[in-house]
Amino acid sequence: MFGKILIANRGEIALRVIRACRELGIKTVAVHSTVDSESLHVKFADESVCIGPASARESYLNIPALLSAAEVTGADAIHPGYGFLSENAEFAEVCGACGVQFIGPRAEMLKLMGNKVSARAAMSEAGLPLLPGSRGTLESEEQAEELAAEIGFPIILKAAAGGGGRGMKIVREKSAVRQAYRTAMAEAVAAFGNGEMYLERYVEKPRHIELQIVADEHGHIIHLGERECSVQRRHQKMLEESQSPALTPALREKMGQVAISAMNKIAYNNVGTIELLLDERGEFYFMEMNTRIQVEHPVTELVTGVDLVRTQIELAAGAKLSLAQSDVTMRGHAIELRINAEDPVTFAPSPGLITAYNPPGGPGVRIDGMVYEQYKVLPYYDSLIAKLIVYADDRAQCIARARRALSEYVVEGIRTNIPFHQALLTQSDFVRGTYDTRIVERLLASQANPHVHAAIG
Ligand code: MV4
Repeated sequence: MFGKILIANRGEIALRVIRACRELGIKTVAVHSTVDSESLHVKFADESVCIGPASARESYLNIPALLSAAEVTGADAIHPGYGFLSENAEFAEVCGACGVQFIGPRAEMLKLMGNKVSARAAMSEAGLPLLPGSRGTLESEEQAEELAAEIGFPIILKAAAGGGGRGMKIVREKSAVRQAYRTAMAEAVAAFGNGEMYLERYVEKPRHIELQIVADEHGHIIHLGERECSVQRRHQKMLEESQSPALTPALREKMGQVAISAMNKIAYNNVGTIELLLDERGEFYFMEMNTRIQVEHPVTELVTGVDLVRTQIELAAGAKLSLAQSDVTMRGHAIELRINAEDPVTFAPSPGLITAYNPPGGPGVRIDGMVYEQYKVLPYYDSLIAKLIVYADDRAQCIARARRALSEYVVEGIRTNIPFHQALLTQSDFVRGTYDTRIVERLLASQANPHVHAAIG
């Protein structure tokens, strides 16, 4: 096992990793930018190193600074958290070359899944269903137009280097394909420095489901069920739950089986998430794979009882997975609400000083947070200040518990999206569990015009 882990991240996930390390008896090194010296991850770690100025490019994304910090503190492994360098193959390779264990899949896996075209090809080859679409990268606008016409409209153009919704364009008719292709490609070049594009049939009202994979270094692979991630606004998830109200035990079983078989074929290691799109007919399709721990991992931890961050660390150290698939049982229901420092109506970031802070507690309530009274929320990084995760015996009780917890939550001095969550938790589609990825759009429209909503019911 490792003696000391450097956490190449900030905020709640850095704290989450520190907590796992403390329970494992592993020393921790926090890194931070100049403006983050008052952050909890710095206070809770055994040691800390300032690695650069506020700009993430010069601090949390600064590979030489991170490896120097690992060297001077004698850290033997690096946990990258999520975001920042967590899926950067070059970073994983440099860690290896410096004799520091990168806590995550092999660099080869990060490369394979980092390009959505190669990920699709590999997963299709390994047996996961794909939507009808291009094979390989689109070569020209003519080819895009021909293929789109063959598949039928609507289609969606996506950037190979994209993911999380950036560089996408929905096209509804043949005459619009070429222009959309040129625009999307230019956007992809500007955003990622890579204009490779692919296309697939567009599903109008999909659910976004993801499957948690856990794999050791010895070929043993299991899944920990799914997370329902359809509640998103502009590709930012706002709430996640497990289990998904859309899955039947039979569908869950089938998804798990094909996913594990595919992971075996590519010899996946460490934890990862397979993103699937579920259509109204109950058919599922591979979208992309995330090779990191995810923000929403706690809902899986609560329904399965598996500590995913502890597991990541143990697996990176070469441990054998102690669980068999038949040992995994999903019990109860969990919901995660992302509490953001943002305006509940405009969603604009709302940084500033927190003048009062009282997080909820009591039965079935977990907070993975990073703020405290008198903490100053910074404008330089994402606006997530805490994750409120609630657990109960069933979905109805879990929703009641989430509402109760929100009613206790006090955050003063900044604006938060707590009022948005309160509205969401009473929205009828959400309560029934019959929602899809358009739920936030519909909720906001009904708030803008409550009469229309009342008429629709
Ligand atoms: C799709 C889709 C429908 N059909 N792909 C891809 C990244 C993920 N974050 C959203 N993605 C989608 N991919 C096909 N073939 C629907 C989404 C999607 C979405 C697309 C446009 C605008 C908002 C969206 C919200 C959720 C999902």
